[in-house]
Amino acid sequence: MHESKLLLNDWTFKSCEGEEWLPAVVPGCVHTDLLRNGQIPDPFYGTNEKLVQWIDKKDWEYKTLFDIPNELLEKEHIELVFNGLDTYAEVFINDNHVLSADNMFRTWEADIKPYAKSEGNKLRIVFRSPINEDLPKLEALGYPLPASNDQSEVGELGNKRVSIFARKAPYHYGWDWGPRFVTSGIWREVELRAWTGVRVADLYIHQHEVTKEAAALTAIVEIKADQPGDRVIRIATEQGEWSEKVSLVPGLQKVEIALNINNPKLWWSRGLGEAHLYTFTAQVLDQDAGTALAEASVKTGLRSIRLVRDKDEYGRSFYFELNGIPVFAKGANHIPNDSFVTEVTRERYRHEIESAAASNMNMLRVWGGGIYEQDVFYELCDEYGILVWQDFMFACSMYPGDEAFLTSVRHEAIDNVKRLRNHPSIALWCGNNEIDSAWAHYNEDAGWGWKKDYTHEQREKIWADYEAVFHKLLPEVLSELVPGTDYWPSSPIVSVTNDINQHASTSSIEGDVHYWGVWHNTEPFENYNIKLGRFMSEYGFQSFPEHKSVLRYATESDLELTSEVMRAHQKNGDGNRLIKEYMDMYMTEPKDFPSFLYMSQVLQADAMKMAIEAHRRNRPFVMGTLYWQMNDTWPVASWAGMDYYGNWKALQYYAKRSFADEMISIDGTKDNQVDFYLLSDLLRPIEGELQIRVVDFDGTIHHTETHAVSNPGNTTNLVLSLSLAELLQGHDPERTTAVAELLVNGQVVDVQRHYFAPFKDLKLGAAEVKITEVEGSSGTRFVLESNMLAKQVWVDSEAEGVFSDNFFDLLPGEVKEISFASRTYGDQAFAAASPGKVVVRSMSDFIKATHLLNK
Ligand code: BMA
Repeated sequence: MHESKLLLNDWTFKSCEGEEWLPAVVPGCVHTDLLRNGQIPDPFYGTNEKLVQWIDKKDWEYKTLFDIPNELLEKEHIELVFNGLDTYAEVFINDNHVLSADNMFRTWEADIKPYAKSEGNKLRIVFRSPINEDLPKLEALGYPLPASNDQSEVGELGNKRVSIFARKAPYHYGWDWGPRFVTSGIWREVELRAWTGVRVADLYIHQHEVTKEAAALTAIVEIKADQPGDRVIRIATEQGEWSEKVSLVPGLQKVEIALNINNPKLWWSRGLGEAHLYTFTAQVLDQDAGTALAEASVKTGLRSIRLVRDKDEYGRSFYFELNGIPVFAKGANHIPNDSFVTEVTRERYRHEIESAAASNMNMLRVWGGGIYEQDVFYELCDEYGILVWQDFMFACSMYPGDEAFLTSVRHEAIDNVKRLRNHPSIALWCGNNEIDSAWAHYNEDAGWGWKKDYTHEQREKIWADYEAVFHKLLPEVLSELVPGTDYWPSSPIVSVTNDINQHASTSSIEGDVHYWGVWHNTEPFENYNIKLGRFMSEYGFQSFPEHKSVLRYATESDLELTSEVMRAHQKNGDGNRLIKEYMDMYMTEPKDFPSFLYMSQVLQADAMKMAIEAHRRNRPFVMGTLYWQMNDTWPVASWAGMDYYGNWKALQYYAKRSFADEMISIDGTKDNQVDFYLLSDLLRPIEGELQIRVVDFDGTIHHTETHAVSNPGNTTNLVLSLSLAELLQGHDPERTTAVAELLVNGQVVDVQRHYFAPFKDLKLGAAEVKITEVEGSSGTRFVLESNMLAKQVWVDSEAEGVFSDNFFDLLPGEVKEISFASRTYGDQAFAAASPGKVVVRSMSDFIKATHLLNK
């Protein structure tokens, strides 16, 4: 083979003003390098965020010295490849300037052949302060552009929001869950690539039509040659091999080879089938000798996927169809896993994606305020069958539209679409997050009030700049590089036309919806049942991380809602007060701060359960539910279901139950009536029994009834309605519960509970929950029993890991078995291992004794 690569390591760095070079880790960034060298305190601890704001106002320099082995040095072409430079950078090799970079999301290459020598090559990269670089652009524009989440005040810049000028991760400038760390650095690998003659620059397996009978594909091979030559291009995969003779010319050329595969093994999302992946290899062969001169390979899955937006009885549908099957999308919005993305190991990504799969999700949305994720993220989504809704990286801001900006965005889109287009998990490309609905160009009174700050001319200009990117440039790049792939200009919108209907309302008969009435507008949780759209791409409710996690960024004396540290780790203004307000509305008063933390998680989980199940019950009007948000970038009170350290909050366990592929959902919102639904996302019918037990909190069974129920599969149906009177038969609604079990062939498929009174009115006693280790399970299986109703039983383990179930209710007479899998750091996220010490508590341990009635 005529191509070789060398990874460049051994870096040092310093501030441009400074003298001392310190060791650096690449990929990495200035913040993590300063931290490793003991130059700054842990930015995530306490209120340290504000102590490190000076970093983004300085220029930084990185350098490495390297030798080039002879076999590389002899090659015709020696190129430096930067997979990610953050952001404004000048690159010098042996003191020759070879590259200027200005977009974090692009791949940069420089030809260094003329300067390369065998020993002591000096590579130096100077990063200019992104703040100082962009302040003059704001000045030149003459008016500020909206950038709702840019925390310029934290950055000591007053109201000067410059994030919109930099093609750099928006969340670096702060968000309503994230701190402000505007980093600089080499955030992806740097490699030296040397080649002679020919190389495969890109391989794309374009899927025209895929059915279970046949896959019609085209391999699009980009070849770079430096001399003409007759060659054979060979494509190979597990189900075939194809060859074509070509005459290469010097320069970059595209060779297209049609591939047909009979009876392909399809790629399915989790729950619908196996996520089969094929490896395709492209080789450039010498026509005479048949030796391989260059090669590349990619992994992909064969599937057809489309967003179906057809007129229907309600309005216009919004759902994904995978291999001809309508998919109800279940999942969450993903944000970067760290303020410093290079800290996210493969294991941390695996933990997130395996948690998504274990929680019965089938879709994640890579939200537009973060990064186009690392390859490993998509590889794992491909492997676990998690569909991806992929935003381009624009969120909650208006952007400039000058030529330089547009050119940069075009390159960024090309680089990322090409990098990601083979991933079968990517179902949709979306232009941006919430910009269209925030600006609301065609509706004077709609939006977030941004328009009122501008003159008519400015408004027209700002909107024209918006259209240039989201209605023209991005769809153009997509139709050129991934023809046939669906594009949605902004989330949420109603439709893709340029008319007044473009802006989503909270209850829509077409398009997708971000419903934030609960939380941002303090509407009651019950509204989740009525504020419905065709695809709920965002909605959410906050909670705190667990006690142990909070103690990693705060001391005992900070454990108070309004302490400086608690406020610093709450980025949504009044968020802490809002949690408290909803808690007062729905829960019983917690007895102390650690109890408040637990209670906040239960509150959040209850809210999300209501939302998720309301969405699923309303299938097919609603065909997707993605809560805000899957994960965190640092330890903070936020909408996440998993905290920064990867611990599952109560929500993650609730989500696992409410996203179950086959389940019962109980709707008690109608007066005097309880409705039982079957929800199925599997391609098989359910024929079973619904057993209902009406039970006193002390375990006394008042009555039981059994009903035959069925569901044809991959749908929702109402299987039973009972009147309250029939169910309660005069018993006290405040100490009675209905337990519904779905049995198929005698096996319990699902258990759900219904309470007849609001949580606050329930007559709870001080439950004693007993936990016993299953003999011979080496501490990985436990049985739990209680002497009276125990609500939201929480088993807490010393070791990091996940229980099969947690935060569940337990009645006397019930024997609940759970297992524990500890978090591992290999090629699976969870594995059987002992949890160390376990502590079991339930709601009655966290509320004031005066609220407990021991009846
Ligand atoms: C939506 C998201 C984010 C934000 C979240 C919570 O607007 O798109 O911008 O973090 O809600 O406010």
